[in-house]
Amino acid sequence: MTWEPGANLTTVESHILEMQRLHPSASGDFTSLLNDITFAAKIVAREVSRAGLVDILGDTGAQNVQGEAVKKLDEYANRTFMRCVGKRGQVCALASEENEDPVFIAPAEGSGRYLVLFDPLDGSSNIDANVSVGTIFSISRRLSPRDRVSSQDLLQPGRNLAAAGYVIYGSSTMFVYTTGYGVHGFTLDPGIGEFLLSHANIRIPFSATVYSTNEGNEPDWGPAVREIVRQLKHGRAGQAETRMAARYIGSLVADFHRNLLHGGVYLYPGSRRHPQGKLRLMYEANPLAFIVEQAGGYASDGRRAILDIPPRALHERTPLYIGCRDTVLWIEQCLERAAGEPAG
Ligand code: AHM
Ligand code: MG
Repeated sequence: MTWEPGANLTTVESHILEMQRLHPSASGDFTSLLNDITFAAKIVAREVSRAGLVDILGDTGAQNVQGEAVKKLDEYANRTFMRCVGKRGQVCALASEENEDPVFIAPAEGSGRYLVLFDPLDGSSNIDANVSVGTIFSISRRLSPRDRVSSQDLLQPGRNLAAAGYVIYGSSTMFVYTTGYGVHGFTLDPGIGEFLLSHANIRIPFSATVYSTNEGNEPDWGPAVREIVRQLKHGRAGQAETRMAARYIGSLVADFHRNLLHGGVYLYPGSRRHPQGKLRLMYEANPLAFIVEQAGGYASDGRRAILDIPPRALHERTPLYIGCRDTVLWIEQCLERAAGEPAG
């Protein structure tokens, strides 16, 4: 990034403080919690950018709760977020894709009004090939009295989120977040170690020009999903002007980020192999759904808004259709129509 001294520079910290001013009664806990997250993101960004230099690539040999190989950088990112977030007593629970159980913080350690859920390093199967990876997080408010926090506080629908965001470790590192007042993106200037506002008030285009899905799964899809992807490719209802290009990185944050900026739709449907899809509701789908709605888009499991799904388990999966509003609504209609048709 090039900038001149005197330019109107906004760091993520000052932006978060500005947002706090919208809530005159705010205690500052929420603000400092977001600052903890950006601090952890800088540490992980540094490590990701050095991944080829230090001997950190490759599997640890362990498996996470999903039964997948855990990369060393996954572990590093998980430890970093676990250690940095909520250290000033702002959180009552932390939950991660990499840990089977949430960590509950004792009430004696602070007011703990917030819960943070995160996927510390999403898309990590791509790390060894130097493909962009990301961190996804959400923040919700504790509902129970302070000494009675339970998994019910964690399992709130996405509609209740207080904030959500992601970090993309790509050709540059970006931090994108929303507290329900628009979506804002910051690019890390590695020279000064600050995230600087580069994308204020991001709005996703209304209709998609790009679709992103793993078409290698096509043999396992049902006929309705096959037909949807066929129409995305050939044009909706045969209209050539609605034909879309395919772009699939296989790293959710990177695919989502591109589609958010340029207009696209990401699909990870249920299939024979993954009846509920592959992605996790609580720390992948919900935060990105909150962000996309704030940017004017929409996210669905094919029947209803992702944000309206009542969660049942921390690590549950959901089909995910996310991106431009018009396109995701059209997918929902196609699936609804197909569900109403007699099988055969
Ligand atoms: P992860 O959380 O274990 O990294 O898995 C999630 C990733 C997403 O980043 C990506 O969109 C998807 O899995 C890719 O799945 P597939 O390889 O089946 O296309
Ligand atoms: Mg993930």
